[in-house]
Amino acid sequence: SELTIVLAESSAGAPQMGSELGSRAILNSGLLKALRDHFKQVHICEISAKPSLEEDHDHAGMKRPRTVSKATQSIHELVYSHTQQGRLVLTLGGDHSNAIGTLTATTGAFNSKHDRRPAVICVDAHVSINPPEASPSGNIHGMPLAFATGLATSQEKGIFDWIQQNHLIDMKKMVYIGTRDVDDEERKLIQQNGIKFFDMNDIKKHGIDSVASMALEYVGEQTPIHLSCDIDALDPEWAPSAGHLVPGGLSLQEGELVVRRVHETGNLIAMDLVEVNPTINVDGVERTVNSACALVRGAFGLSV
Ligand code: DIR
Ligand code: MN
Ligand code: MN
Repeated sequence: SELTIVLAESSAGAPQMGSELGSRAILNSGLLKALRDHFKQVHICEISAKPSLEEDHDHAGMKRPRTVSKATQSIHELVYSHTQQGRLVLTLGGDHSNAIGTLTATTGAFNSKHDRRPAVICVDAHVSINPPEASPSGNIHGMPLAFATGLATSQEKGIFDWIQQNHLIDMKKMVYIGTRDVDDEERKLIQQNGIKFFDMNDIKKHGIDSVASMALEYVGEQTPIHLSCDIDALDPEWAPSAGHLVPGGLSLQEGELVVRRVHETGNLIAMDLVEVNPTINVDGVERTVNSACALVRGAFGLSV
């Protein structure tokens, strides 16, 4: 099969810069060669956030909304067309706002071609589903699932006005793994909409293997899967070079088990690996990049 790698080199959704350097850091650490050996063909595309000429002032609780909207729209168009051509898509961030582009694209493409929406498995310390008006930070990397589900919308010209009804992911086929830092409004939305999650307490209680089984059983056997991995799901011990460290996370081994189980379904259609920031905890960059690579390799079934 064929793989498309999208280098989503934008950190405009995060409070600090640096994650735009994550894509290349991950790809150039031996991963590209491994992927080239594994797939029949590998396509590489690059999207970076061009600083907009006009001033990108805050809008409705969002910071840098026009820059992020434009970058994610480009990612959307790219991922949409590659998904429609039947290619697997790996997106290397960049911050998690880039997933607004990827999630709407795989959903839109499967909706139009096969008339069914993919499941989304989100591995993250957070739920990244803040509606702009409730966001405590205004950073769009905390909002990707809000826009991708339609829980947040914007009619403003140039600010996510490109997202259409048929791009929206199915909240009944969405599941979180590894969560441990959820904002009040996010908690309400998860409850109101019956969104499935397995937080760190669930993982401690049941063990990662049975959590993976429950998550996969929940999404169903014949369902295409979009895996969205925020590296901060891992414990800071395994991924110290990330913007928003939360203690008490997944060990690398637990993370690898989850992605490997997803691989074994044979249903993976796309993976995002976001929030690696090589400018944070510089001593830990190599460790973080290695962890990121291990998750990608596991998800695509590459040997260890
Ligand atoms: C926080 C952080 N809840 C926010 N979100 C992150 O800014 O909305 N998601 N880091 O992964
Ligand atoms: Mn996170
Ligand atoms: Mn996130």
